[in-house]
Amino acid sequence: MKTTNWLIRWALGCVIGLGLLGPGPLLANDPPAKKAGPSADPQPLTENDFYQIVKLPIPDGVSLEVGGLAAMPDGRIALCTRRGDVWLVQNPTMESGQPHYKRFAQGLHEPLGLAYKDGALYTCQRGELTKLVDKNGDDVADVYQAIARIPISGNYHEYTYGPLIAPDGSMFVTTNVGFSTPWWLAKSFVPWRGWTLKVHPDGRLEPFATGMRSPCGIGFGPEGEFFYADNQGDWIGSGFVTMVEKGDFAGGNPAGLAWATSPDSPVKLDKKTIEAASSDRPQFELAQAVKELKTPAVWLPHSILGISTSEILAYLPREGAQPGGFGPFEGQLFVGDQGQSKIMRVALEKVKGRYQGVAFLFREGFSSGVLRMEWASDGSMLVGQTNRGWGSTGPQPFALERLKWTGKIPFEMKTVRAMPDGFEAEFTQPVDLATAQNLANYQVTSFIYSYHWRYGSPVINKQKCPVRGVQVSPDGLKARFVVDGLRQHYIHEIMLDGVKSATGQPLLHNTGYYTLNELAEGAKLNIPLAEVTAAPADHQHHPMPSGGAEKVSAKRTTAMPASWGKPEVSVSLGTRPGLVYDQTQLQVQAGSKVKIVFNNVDDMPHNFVLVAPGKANEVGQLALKLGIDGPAMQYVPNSPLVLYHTNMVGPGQSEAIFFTAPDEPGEYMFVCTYPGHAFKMQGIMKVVK
Ligand SMILES: [Cu+2]
Repeated sequence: MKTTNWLIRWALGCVIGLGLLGPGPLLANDPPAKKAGPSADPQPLTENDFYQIVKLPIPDGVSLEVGGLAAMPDGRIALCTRRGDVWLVQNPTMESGQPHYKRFAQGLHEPLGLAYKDGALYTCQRGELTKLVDKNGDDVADVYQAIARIPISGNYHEYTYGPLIAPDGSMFVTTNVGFSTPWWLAKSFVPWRGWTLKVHPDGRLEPFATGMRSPCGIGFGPEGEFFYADNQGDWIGSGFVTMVEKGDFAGGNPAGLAWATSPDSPVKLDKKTIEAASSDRPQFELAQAVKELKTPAVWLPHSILGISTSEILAYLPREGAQPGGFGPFEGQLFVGDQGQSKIMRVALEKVKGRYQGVAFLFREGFSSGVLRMEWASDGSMLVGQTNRGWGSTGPQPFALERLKWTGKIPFEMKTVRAMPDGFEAEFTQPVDLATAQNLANYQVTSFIYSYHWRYGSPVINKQKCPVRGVQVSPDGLKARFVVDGLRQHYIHEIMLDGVKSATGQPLLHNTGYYTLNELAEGAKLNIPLAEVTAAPADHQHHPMPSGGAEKVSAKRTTAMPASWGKPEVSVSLGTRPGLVYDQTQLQVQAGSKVKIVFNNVDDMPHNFVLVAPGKANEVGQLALKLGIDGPAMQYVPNSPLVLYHTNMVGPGQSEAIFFTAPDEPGEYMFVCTYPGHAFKMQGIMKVVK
C-alpha cells in the first residue's frame, strides 16, 4: 500500500517537475521497481535511476584511448585516440544494432582534440593543427593538411588540445607546459607553451591568453564565450573552470609568461612579479594588485570534485536536439574528470558582470578516465575515456560509453545563487517543507587554497559559517538561507543533508561548492534570525602535511616500544618521482617487530599506509571521501582496512613507524593515500610464516 502511494506521489512529482520545466519528453520508463522500506520514506534512488551508462562495444585489438570526440551532421561520431588513429563510429546510439567502426586516419602524434567543420575533421597533434579530408567518399582521409605548426621542444608533457572552432571560423587551441626539474615543475621550453592560442583560417597563430598549466578542457560557456579548465599542480591549488578573454593571465601558472616580453604577447606581465608572490596566501589577494591575474570562475575542490579536470561540455539548445532532452540542467556546463572517472555539473551566474557559481558531482562510475564528452544525435552524451596508463577510478584502460537520461527528474539542487546575506538553492522538485525549514539541515563551510610554486595546496582558512534563517518559496522550489560570515573570493561548501523532496527523497547529491568571487547586492531577507552558536574551533586550524608526531595513534607509533629491545626487521623505504615507492615488494615474518623508515625524497607529500591484502584501491577511495577534512586527517581514513600508517611526509622529510607485523600470512599492501596517488603508488608487503 505504501509502495503504491509512493509510486503515485512519485509520478505526480515527476509530472509537476516536467510541467514546470516546460515541454519535456514523456517518461521513458516506469517508476523504479524498488520497494519502500519499513519507514515512510522511499528507498533512496541512485544516479543510475536517472542517468544510465551504456557501454559501446569496441572492436577486438583496438586500444580506443579516446583523445577527442566530434559529432558529425549525419549522426556519426568521429573520435581520435591518443595512439594516433581517427575512427568514424556509425550508429553510436545503438538504435539499430551494434556500432560500426571505420578507421579514418592513422599515424598522428598523440591527437587530443577533434572538431568537425564543413566536411573536414580538424585535430591537434602535439606539434600541428591538422585538417583531415576524405576526397573520394570512402570514409578514409586522403589529405592530411597542416593548418598551423604548434611549437614543441620534445618534452613528454607538451600536450596540445583542441581545436574548438569559433563561429567566425577561428580555432582555439591550448598547449600544455613542459615539465622540468623537479619532474612536475612547469616550464615553457618553447614559445606559446602554457597558452591559449587562436588559429586563424590562414594558419596564423594569435597568442590569446596564458596562465595555463594543463588545459585539457576547453569549451564554450553559456553565451558562447571561451572557457577552459585546468588541473591541480604548481601554482594551481585545485582544478577549476573559468572564462578566458584575450590578454588574461587566467590559470595562474607563470611558466607561459616566459614569452610575455614577445611583441606578439597580449599579456604584459613580468614573470618575476608572479614568482616573487609565491606564499601560503590565496591567489585572490595577489589578483587585487595584478589586473591580468584572473581567479577561477568556479573552483572544483581537489579530491572532492575530481583530481584531473578534463572536458567542458555546455548543455545548451542545439539544432536538432529536443529541448531538455538530457534532463533539467539546461544552460549549465558538464565537466569531466579523468582520475576519478566522473562528471561534474557547473551552474554559472554573473554577479557584477563576472562569472561565478556552483559545482556539484553529477555522475560517477565510468569505466575509465573521463577525457572527452560530446552530444550524440539523440541528445544523450558520449563519454570518451582513457586512463593514459596513469590509472583512474574506473579500472579499464579505455572505454567509450554513453550517458542516457532515463526521463526521470532527480531531486537535486538545480543551482545555487549568491544572495547579499547568504544563498538561494533552487531545486528540481518541490521540497518537503518540514525538512527544508529545518536550519540544522543547512551546513556552510568556506575555505580556499594557497597560491604558490609548490604542487597543489592544502585547504586553508577553513571556517564554519552559521546558517541563521531560511525561507522556502511558496512553490517549494527554492530555499533562501541566511549565512553569517560570507567571504568574498572563497569557496563555500553548501551541504543540505536532510532536506527532502515533497515525495520523501533525499537529495541525490547533497553538497555544492559555490565560488563567491563577488558578493551579491540587493535586499536582505526580512525574517527572524536564529542566534549564532559558537563555531566549532577545529575548523580554524589546518596542519600542513608534516612528519611531526603531534598525534600518535594505535596505528601510528613513532617511538620504539620500550619492550622491544630492538626491531627484528628494519626497512628503509623511499620515493621516486612519478608516484612510485622505491621498492614495491617487501617481505617480513608474521608477528615480527618491524621498523619502517619512510624517506620522502620527492617534491610532493606522500604517506605510507599499510592495508589489508588487496585493499589499496579501496582505502584510496575512502581517503578521497574525506573531502575537505582530508588534509587534517593526513588523508588516512578511519577504517579497519588500515593497519598502520605514517602521517603525510613532506618533501625531503622522513618518518619512522614501529609496528608488529600481522600474524596472518598474506600479501598485504601499502599505498600512498594522498588524493590522486593511491591508484598508482602502491606496493606489497608479503607476510610469511
Ligand atoms: Cu603520494
